[in-house]
Amino acid sequence: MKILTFTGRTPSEALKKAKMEIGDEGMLIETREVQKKSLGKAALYEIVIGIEEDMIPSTYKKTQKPLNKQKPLKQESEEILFDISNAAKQISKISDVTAPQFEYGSKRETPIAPALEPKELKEIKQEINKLTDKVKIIQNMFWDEKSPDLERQIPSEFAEIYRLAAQSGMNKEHLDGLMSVTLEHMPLKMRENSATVKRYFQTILRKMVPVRIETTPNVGTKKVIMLVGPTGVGKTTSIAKLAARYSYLMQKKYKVGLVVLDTYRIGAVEQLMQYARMMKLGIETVVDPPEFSSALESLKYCDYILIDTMGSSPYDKGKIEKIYECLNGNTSEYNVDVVLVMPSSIKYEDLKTTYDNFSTLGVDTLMFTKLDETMGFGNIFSLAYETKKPISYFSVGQEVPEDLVCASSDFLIECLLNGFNRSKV
Ligand SMILES: Nc1nc2c(ncn2[C@@H]2O[C@H](COP(=O)(O)OP(=O)(O)OP(=O)(O)O)[C@@H](O)[C@H]2O)c(=O)[nH]1
Ligand SMILES: [Mg+2]
Repeated sequence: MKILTFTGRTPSEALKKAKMEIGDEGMLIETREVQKKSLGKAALYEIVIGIEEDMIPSTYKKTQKPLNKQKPLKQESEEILFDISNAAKQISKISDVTAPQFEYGSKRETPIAPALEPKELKEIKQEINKLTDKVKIIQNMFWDEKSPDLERQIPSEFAEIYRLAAQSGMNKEHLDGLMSVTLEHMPLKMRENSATVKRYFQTILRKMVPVRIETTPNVGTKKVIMLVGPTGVGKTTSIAKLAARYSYLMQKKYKVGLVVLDTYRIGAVEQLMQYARMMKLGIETVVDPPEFSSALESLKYCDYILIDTMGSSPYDKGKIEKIYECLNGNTSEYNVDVVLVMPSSIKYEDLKTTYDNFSTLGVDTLMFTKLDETMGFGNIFSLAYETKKPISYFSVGQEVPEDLVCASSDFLIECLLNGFNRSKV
């Protein structure tokens, strides 16, 4: 890359000069004030443009530095990297500007308003928007080079998406597999910039997340849903959210009944009792596994039966065994859908261990809670992808009933690539 400088009395004048001389292909790296405006002296600005050598028009003639004055490549790269981060700062500063003024150093300078018309400012913003993508690509190229464990060279346009996915907590094998599929199948035309690469990758990811679309019971049938999982992950809170959803928030108002297996702790029963009282729902408690079937029978007037269970450490085989006895001894005519509830805040390996320990219960779907407390969502993706178990719900906060989201691959992949955003719930 060649670094060229252009000067002018305003940044836009310098930019215009650059455009006249080298066209649109350059990348704005930095704008600096080289001479302050003072009495009888106009201000002078210098802009620094990076451009691929073969994109420099032949009409542009500028004396090359003699070879001995040229910087070594490494030093130049470091400087470019430094310049890029400066450029990034500039970009955010400039794009925040609403009045025509810039901020230099810590104190605000006298506005340079007369020099910068709103139309010119708009032009500069447009230029910056076009160039931001190029900056991203170059930043990621540097990231890419520094990454020690990259097994193969990821093209620069893919580096941003690779970094995002790697930082999301996705299992490395899954990520590398996905990258090879993307690289292999992606139409050449789409490789042009990181935005199209991201869109394509997003589409592939979406297709790979198994999701169970919510269905409601047909006339004469009922849904029996049991939430199982480690302690404190939000099972009882989620039962309350689901109960409110089915009995009040859907088009049809369903009859909902609750069963609580968590009789070890008085508090646990009381917690669900309170919700049952508030929503006027029938509730049954089960102390010993043989009582399980009769508890279901006594709620046969309900469309939905929601079963809360005692939280068990994935290593506490005793508690899991007790839940197993209930399911295994179920003589009622109802099928129980087992939903494994797990927090999104733990790493993939821990999710997998939890899944393996609860899998003896015959897990039907997965529910992830506390999405509001995590930054990465690749662990969720990887667990669903690895186990092929569909996700049914997400819990995105403590509020009952609103902080519950029916699972969709769009939602998960949006979180994975762009972070959780409550406004998109
Ligand atoms: N931030 C956040 N907190 C949550 C979420 N879901 C539940 N909680 C909180 O997590 C704590 C535990 O929730 P519970 O519903 O009691 O968890 P549990 O799985 O029933 O716990 P045990 O019955 O002890 O195993 C409570 O303070 C909830 O408010 C969520 O999606 N986000
Ligand atoms: Mg509980």
